[in-house]
Amino acid sequence: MNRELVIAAAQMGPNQRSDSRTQIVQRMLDLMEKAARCGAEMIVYPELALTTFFPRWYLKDAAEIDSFFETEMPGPETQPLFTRARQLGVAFSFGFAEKVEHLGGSERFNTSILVDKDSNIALRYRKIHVPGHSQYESWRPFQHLEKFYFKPGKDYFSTARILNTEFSLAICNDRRWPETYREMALRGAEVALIGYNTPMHYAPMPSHDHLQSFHNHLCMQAGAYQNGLWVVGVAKAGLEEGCQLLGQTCIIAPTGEIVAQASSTGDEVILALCNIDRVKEIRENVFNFEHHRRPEMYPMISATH
Ligand code: ING
Repeated sequence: MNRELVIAAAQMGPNQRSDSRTQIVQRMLDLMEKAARCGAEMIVYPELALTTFFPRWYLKDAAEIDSFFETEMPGPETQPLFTRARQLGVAFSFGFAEKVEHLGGSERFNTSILVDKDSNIALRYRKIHVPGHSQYESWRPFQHLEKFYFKPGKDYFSTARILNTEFSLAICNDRRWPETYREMALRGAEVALIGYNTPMHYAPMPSHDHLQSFHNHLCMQAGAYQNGLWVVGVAKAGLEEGCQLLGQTCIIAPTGEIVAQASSTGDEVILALCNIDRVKEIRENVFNFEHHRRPEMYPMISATH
C-alpha cells in the first residue's frame, strides 16, 4: 500500500518592514485555510516567514535587531498558527529568526521548525550554510549580512517521522550544497522541506542574476534525484523593501521532476499528492547507497582540513 500524502507549499509574497507579525500571521492563516480546504496534510512556509529579510540592512540598534527575532515559539503572535493547525488537523513548517537566551548570554539562528498535527514541535533546524558576509560592505546595493546576524547551526541534518513519513529540514543556501541532500538521505529522510528568500540580484556576481531561477531549480531537482527525495522548495517572493525576491516555489518528485510550481510572486498555495514510496524507485535502484556508493573513495568530501 503506497503512502500518499497531500503536501502544500505556501509561497509568501513580500513582507515589508512595517508589516506587523499579526498581519503576516493572518496571511499565513489564510494560506493554511486554503491549503487545508484543498486537502493538504502538510503545509510548508518560507524561510524567515514572520519578517522581512532584514539581513539586507546593517542595523545597529539592538532593540531594532531584536524586533526581528522570536524568543519563544510559539509566542503570543504565532500561537494562532498552532491553534488553527491543530483544529484543521494539519502539520506545518516555517522559518523564523530565533534568539536563544541562556545564562551565558544569547545566540541567534536562522531557524526552521516542523510542527505535527497535534501542535508539537517535532523538529527544529538551525541553518548550517549561512551565506553572505559579516561586516557592512558599502559597494553593495543592499547587504546580505546573514553572517552578522546568525550563528551557523550546530546540529546535524536530522529527521522526524510524522504522518508516517520521514521529514528533514533545510534553509535557503543549504539547498545549493549537494551535501545537504546526501546527508539527509543517508539519515533516512524521504521529504526535504526547504524555505528560501533569494534576491534576484547577487551582488558578488551580477552576471549570474539571470540564472537565479535556473540555479534554484537545478540544485533542488538534482538533490531530489541524486538522493531519492521529495523536495519542497518554498519562496518568500516579490518586491520586498525594494529588493526583488525569486518565486518559483515548487514540489519535486524523487525522480527530479517538478510536479507543482507557483506561477506568481505573491501569496500562493500549490499542492501535490505525493506517493512517498516513490523514493524507492531511486533508493533501490540507481542510487542504492548500500550497493553502489563508495564512501571510502570520497575522503575529501567530509575532510575538515
Ligand atoms: N539567500 C540566498 C540563497 O542562497 C544567495 C543567498 C543567493 C547565495 C544567490 C548565492 C547565490 O538563495 C539565502 N537567504 O540564503
